[in-house]
Parts: sequence; structure tokens; C-alpha cells
Amino acid sequence: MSDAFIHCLAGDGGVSLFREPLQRRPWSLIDTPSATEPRGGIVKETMKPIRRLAGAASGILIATSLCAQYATTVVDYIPGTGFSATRTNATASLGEPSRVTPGDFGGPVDPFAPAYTATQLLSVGTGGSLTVGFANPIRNDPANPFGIDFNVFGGGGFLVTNAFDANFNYIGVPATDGTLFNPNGGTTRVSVSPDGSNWFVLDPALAPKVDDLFPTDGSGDFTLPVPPSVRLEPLGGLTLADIRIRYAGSAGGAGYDLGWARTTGGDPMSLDSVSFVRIEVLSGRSEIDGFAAVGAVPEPTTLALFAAGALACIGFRRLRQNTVA
Ligand SMILES: [Ca+2]
Repeated sequence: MSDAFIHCLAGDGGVSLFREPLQRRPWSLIDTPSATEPRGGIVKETMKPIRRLAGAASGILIATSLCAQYATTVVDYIPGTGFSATRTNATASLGEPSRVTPGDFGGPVDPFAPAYTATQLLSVGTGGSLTVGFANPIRNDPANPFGIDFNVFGGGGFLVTNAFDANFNYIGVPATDGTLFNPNGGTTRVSVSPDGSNWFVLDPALAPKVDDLFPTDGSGDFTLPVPPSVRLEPLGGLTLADIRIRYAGSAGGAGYDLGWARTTGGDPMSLDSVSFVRIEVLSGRSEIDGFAAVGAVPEPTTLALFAAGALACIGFRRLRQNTVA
């Protein structure tokens, strides 16, 4: 069993349950740097010995289907100028992007209630950059949805245009006009590297801006890209339910294809996989929540393990039946 697989079973990508604070935060953006994110635990259950093997085999498959790969190392962080002074904890960009905002004004992260605390976001100003590493390479897998190989999650949220009642609750079902509040007016450049030394810019004509579309939906799948066609659709008037239909199970973010890699001369550069991603903020400021590799499909070795487990289970049952008979 590979280290990656063991990490997958034991790490943040495994099955976890989240406690969701009852309160939702108001629209004022107040940082709570000391807050810590609530963490859930893996549900434990006991199994009879006869079922243990089958349980282990199916457990492998379930854990793997939920296994996601996030950035594991901050290689370099250059804040630049004009960054948010309260969001300089570079490790905020590692691990699973935010599903829940901690604190008294926290609650589930969704496209109308984005992440905003110092524990969730890292700020990069003009001329700054963030370089992160992945424990396992991001693959340029043709089977990845829409050819997208990794997602980057920011701190943007859709502006809700409903009026408030006397208790500061929205009147009617909250809906957006399709614009972002605090929109990222700057520009970004995304580069990738297999080895941390040789870098390739993702074609700026194809690579979307970081910390822009699509706002994070913490109830979605970070490893699934938003269908690129949604960028071409009008987003005005959408409710949260409408947005989730557009996201099609994705947790949002901006998706990138390793097939967009270019040499310094501008020629296409074929890359099978990369282990490093760099975001440069050319102008303005970008907030970064996290990075996720696309494609949480079981690896062939895992399928083999599953098959071996299932066969062993069938064999054990037959042996038992024969013994009882
Ligand atoms: Ca690709």
C-alpha cells in the first residue's frame, strides 16, 4: 500500500463529519484570527469478524472514492504590496479548502457566504506570489472532467441583492445579480512545475483569474471542476439552489488544465504531471483558500486491492459454508 494511499485513508481526505455552527455571519467582513476551524471525527463502528474482510474491502473503496489531494507544502510565499495584513498565514492555503467558517459569525461556506477568516485565507498582493507543493503529482489525465486537472479556491462570493427585513433577514429567497462582492479587479498568472525548478506558465488566454469565479460551495466536491460552460451563462437571478445545479456537484473554484502549459517561447509544453503550482499576482490582490487536484478515482492498485479483498471474502464464505455443511 502506497504512502499516498495510507495518507488518503488517514488524512483530511477521509470521511469526516462537520459540526455546523447555527449562526450565520452577517455581511460585515470581520476577521477573527484566533478562531479555529471545527473538526469532525471518523465514525467508528464494530464489525463481526466474518464481515470484517468485506467491510475492509468496501471501506477501501469508499475511502478512496472520497480521497482528495490538496496542497501539502508552502514552498514560497511573497506577500507583495497591498495584501491583507490579517491574512498572512501561508499554511491557510494548504489542506482542504473551507467547508465551514469558524467563529461566532461563522457557518457553512457557500457562494453567498464565502470564507473570510485568517485561518481560511492567504492574501497575496501586487508583485507577490504563492508557490505550493503536492505530496503526489497532479496528473494531466484525459479522463479528468473537461480536461481540468486542478482547482484553486479563493475568497469570492456572489452578491445577494435581496432587501433585508427589520431583523436583517433576507426578504424572499436570496438570489444574486451574478456579480461578486469585493471582486478581484487585479490580474494573476498561474505556473506549474514537475520538479520545482522548471516552470511553465499556463496560457494566460485560457487560464482563468485566481480568486474570481467560482465562489466556494463547501457542500460540494473540491476535486470536481465547475463545468466551464457555466462561465458563458448569465448568472443574474440565481438562488443558492440554482447555483448548485450549475456547479453540478463541484465546490466551485477556478479550474486549470495542465494542457495549457507553455514554454518560455510560448509553445505548448506537454506535461504528464506536476508537483508544484505557483500563483503570481500581477496586479491587485488575491485571496487563496486552497488547491485541489481533480480526479478522485480509485487507483489501479487500489482496485486490485479491492478485487483481492472481495475474492478472499467469497473464498472465505465458501470455505465456511463447506465446513458447516
Ligand atoms: Ca488536462
